[in-house]
Amino acid sequence: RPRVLSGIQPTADSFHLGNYLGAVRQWVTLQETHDAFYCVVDLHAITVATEPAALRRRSRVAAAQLFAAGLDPERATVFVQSHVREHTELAWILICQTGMGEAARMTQFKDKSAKFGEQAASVGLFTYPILQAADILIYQANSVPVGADQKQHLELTRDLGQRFNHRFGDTFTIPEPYILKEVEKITDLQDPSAKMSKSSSSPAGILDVLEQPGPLRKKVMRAVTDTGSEVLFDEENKPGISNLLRIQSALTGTAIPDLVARYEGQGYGTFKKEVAEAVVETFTPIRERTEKLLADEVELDRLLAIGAERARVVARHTMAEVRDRVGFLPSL
Ligand code: AQP
Repeated sequence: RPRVLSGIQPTADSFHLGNYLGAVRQWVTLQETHDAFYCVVDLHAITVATEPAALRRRSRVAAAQLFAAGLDPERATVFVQSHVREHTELAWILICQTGMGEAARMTQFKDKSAKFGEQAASVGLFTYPILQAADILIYQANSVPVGADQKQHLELTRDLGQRFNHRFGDTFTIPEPYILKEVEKITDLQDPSAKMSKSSSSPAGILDVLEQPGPLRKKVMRAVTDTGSEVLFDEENKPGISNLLRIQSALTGTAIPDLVARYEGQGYGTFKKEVAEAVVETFTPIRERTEKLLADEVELDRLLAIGAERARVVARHTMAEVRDRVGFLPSL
């Protein structure tokens, strides 16, 4: 079976619709056909200041949501990144293969550090994409299901893998991005030019998986549209409506042209109401299952320990080879 790897940051008390449609839903599908590894990337979360109690809580909430969304611990290896120490070891080795200029080109660092000023940003935030490359390469992943915002990081991962193979001999599988065009960028409900994001969207712009039906409906009804009244897919002139059409299509499995035909002459109200219902119907069972999983932390931690054990076997195997290739003496 080809191998798939992806990760999600425990940086909020819930995933949002962009995380779900852009990534997590594909993870669930791919566990059927791939040897699947999915991690809660807590080492990435600390690249910005994080309160320890919040990190602990959010890591469990993130893991619970992954299981609640349909990941099966029997079929997929779900684990917490910091439980597999080899990620940080490989990251260091890859950091030493990365040019300063190459790292400085990463746009996510520029965007995120702009919020508090580049001088105040941590070196960890700067090296974030290299740790991500280590996460992927260490499992010899063939495929990485992510949203469009991760394209550049995936390119860097491929470059670093190829460079290492070239310098030290064939060691890493070079991964391909797995990005579904239709859901690669779900946008903020209040600002359809920006991606829906845990850290930068306003509460009104973001639909959280663990949110109650009332606020979810309200936010969809208040989503920014345009001065027209026709439900049409036109990303340039109707970015808000186009985003809602994409969401409705992905959640209901109905093609966009069929949705456009269904809402012809009906205005935005009916359309938005049905988008809201599709969101509530998808999120409610996930929220209920997440709550149940969180009620038994011992069991949740046990599932994560099983995942970590399976992940370690693969990571240790790769690292033994990497250490030797780089020229480190064996530690007897
Ligand atoms: N709006 C989005 N549309 C489609 N996919 C998205 N993803 C994130 N936002 C969207 C995908 O979700 C996965 C996990 O994301 P992450 O937790 O690693 O962090 P991120 O990409 O940085 O997402 P956020 O919400 O903006 O988080 P913060 O604010 O913490 O940085 C990834 O595959 C991502 O592509």
